[in-house]
Amino acid sequence: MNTAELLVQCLENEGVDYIFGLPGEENLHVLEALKQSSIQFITTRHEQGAAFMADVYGRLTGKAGVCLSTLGPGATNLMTGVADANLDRAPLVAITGQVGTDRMHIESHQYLDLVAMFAPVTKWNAQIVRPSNTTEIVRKAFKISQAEKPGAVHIDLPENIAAMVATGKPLTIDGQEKSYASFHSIEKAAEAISQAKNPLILVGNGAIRAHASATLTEFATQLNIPVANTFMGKGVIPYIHPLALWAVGLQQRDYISCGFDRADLVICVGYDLIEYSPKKWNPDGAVPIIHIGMTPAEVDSSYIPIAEVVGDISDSLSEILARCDRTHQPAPYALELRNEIRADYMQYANDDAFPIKPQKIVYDLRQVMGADDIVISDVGAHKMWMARHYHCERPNTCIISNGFAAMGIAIPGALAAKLVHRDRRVVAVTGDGGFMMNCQELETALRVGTPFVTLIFNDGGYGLIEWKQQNQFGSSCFVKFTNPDFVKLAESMGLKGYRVESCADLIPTLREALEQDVPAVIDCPVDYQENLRFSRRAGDLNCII
Ligand SMILES: Cc1ncc(C[n+]2csc(CCOP(=O)(O)OP(=O)(O)O)c2C)c(N)n1
Ligand SMILES: [Mg+2]
Repeated sequence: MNTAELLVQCLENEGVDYIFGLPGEENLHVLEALKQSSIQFITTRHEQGAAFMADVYGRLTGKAGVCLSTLGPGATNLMTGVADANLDRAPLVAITGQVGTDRMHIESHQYLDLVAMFAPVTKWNAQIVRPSNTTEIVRKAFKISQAEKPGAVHIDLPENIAAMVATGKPLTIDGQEKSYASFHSIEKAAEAISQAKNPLILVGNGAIRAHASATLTEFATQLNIPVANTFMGKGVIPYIHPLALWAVGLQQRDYISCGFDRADLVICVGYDLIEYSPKKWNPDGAVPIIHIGMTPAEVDSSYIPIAEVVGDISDSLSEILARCDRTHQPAPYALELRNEIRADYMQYANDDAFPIKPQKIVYDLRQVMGADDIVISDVGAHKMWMARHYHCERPNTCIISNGFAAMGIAIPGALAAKLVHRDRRVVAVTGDGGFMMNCQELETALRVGTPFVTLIFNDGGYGLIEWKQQNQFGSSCFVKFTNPDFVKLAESMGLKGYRVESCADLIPTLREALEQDVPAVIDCPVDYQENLRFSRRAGDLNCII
């Protein structure tokens, strides 16, 4: 056995079922070892695609997704997706090939110090410098990657070490015990909640990772406290729940901001400051906060909790609930706020303008998708509309990157989602800019047999940046481009291509595209005049309630 073979045994031991990657001369031994393995290697068209696939795989399963590249240029290509996983708190293990240890000290073809390079975008990383270290390095990588807060780790394997004789067996995977919050913190939280008049719950992705959805819904229902969730917390409480105030997280004020203005206590559950700065909802730090999470609160002058309840989230919520003495009805303002938010959403239901308003595209998409189907948004103006208008019944049915927020995640992410959930329908929602960053992975999707639909919001430009420029400077520059014929592009790759020609086309086109057994691409013209219109309305927002 050589080191590469031992590495693959260790990966099998960790329960890895896919490795996403691209070959190179320096990872040949690993590829050879994978030929005999139960692990399926998925050859991608760009290392970034491989890393995004591993990223979304990790996010959906809680098990580290694994990606592989060669050294130098392969590794630099891999980095964006690795960084995305790290800041989106998705478990991921990146493995890179490397030159032999015999030529690292001299100027050497394609050599970069990859351990140094990946250090800032990972929780931990190491180079395998002795065959016998492999078992510990792999176990440590998975343990760190999957522990709260999950993230990326990196293993660098020099080619001469990969070929060396290795002995050893994969290490036993120790079950990690849950940790529970102190009674003192639970009692403090319960007391504050019992006394609050207008409390508000703010939930983030940590609650989804902790599978705390049902307990949270019970907690809110019993205590009659309204719930807002971050973009990455979608579906943690069903959107039809009468206390659900839907998503918060735009960089500007929105209806939900009025809820935060009125709150005399914000109960943060699995909330991650990386997504939505507390400065946006608690600028002067005056609102009392309770922090309920798996890890202690980050320090921020707008986020100094009066109680930190750190431990298993479901357990903390149940223990607090049991100690709360609270009979309040939900504050009337919260119910009125819900009505306003809902009315804003519903006003686009019958809008038939063309190009289609973004709110209407999202509304129609929601009509077509089932409760368990999955959408993955790319990054841009379309993401803001998806975040604001695509509402979920279940966790992990709308995947949004909002920690690193890298364009190009949607198509590779959709491939991974389809691999994880073969029985569900999957749609990648993307801008025309993001589409062109990773559309090559549609060939990968066709080849590996993961049919999903890519819905392109076509505005001929980097819409979100144009929106920001207009807001900030009153004009825009350097954001327009021309697009290929997306239908022909899709067809040339052996995919199905559709163009939406009227508003009424969208739903039937989506339905037909979702029936295909090959990946399908829908080119949908969007009217982004709505972006500025929304900013103006939000700017004039008066919290009358
Ligand atoms: C990899 C990467 N590059 C640049 C950005 C900055 N950025 C955020 S949104 C955006 C424009 C996105 O354009 P498009 O994909 O067409 O979506 P639209 O905003 O038009 O809906 C840019 C350039 C980013 N987030 N990620
Ligand atoms: Mg665009």
